[in-house]
Amino acid sequence: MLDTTIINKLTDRVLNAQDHATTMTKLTDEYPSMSIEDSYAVQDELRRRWIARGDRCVGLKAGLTSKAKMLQMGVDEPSFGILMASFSRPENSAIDIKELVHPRVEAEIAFVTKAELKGDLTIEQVLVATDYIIPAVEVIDSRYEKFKFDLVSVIADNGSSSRYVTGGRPRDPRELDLRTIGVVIEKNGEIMALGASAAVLNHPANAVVMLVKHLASRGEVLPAGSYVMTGGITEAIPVSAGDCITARFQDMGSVSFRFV
Ligand code: 0L1
Ligand code: MG
Repeated sequence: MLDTTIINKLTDRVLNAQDHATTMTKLTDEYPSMSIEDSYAVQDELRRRWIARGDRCVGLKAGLTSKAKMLQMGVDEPSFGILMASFSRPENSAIDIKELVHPRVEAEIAFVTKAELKGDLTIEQVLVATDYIIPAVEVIDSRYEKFKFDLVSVIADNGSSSRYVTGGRPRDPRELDLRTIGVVIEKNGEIMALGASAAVLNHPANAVVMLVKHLASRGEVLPAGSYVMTGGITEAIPVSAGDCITARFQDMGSVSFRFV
């Protein structure tokens, strides 16, 4: 495992790239022995620094949870990341593209929990502990050039997390078949991608199961009241200034916003 001085130095680098919308070379280019454990240590330090700035952690994201995303990014396992309150943008808002490097959008189902979750779980246990599910769009923005990275490097960049927009209608997860929710992403009125929610690990609650297992491996739990994004249902769509995005979720409403 890398020592604390190096973890701090890498955190400085990631934070600087995120704050100034600049790119960096893969962290593994300089530290080829860097492990996934080291990357989550960088995330821990990022969270510590965001909280020290007055930000609030609202939950966690699972990423790379669909075959389409794994293929698109050339990796074969999910990643997890931190969601802070400052990353959130309201529905119908304008997101400033100058604050981002090369953003892409992806439609996701978010879970809001009402009980603590820990250890090895079943989908049913996740659903019982879920207050509601709600449509969300994540704006991912890798700080690596051309969105090219390895799993270790992308986890240290907090899974490319940059912004997220929540909207549509909150639903009781047990009133819907969470494997067959159809999703369509439109950019400027044109359909760019479509899919069904089973694309996420056969059932989006499986992303929560895997997230909680990951937390358990680090001696952590998922607190009640957490907001969890379960990962893109389709590949991610690149966006530019002037683009209007609408993601339509079957039986759950839609989420719209634009880039300026
Ligand atoms: O939320 C995601 O699926 C993104 C995970 C990180 C990989 C990427 O930047 O696409
Ligand atoms: Mg995502």
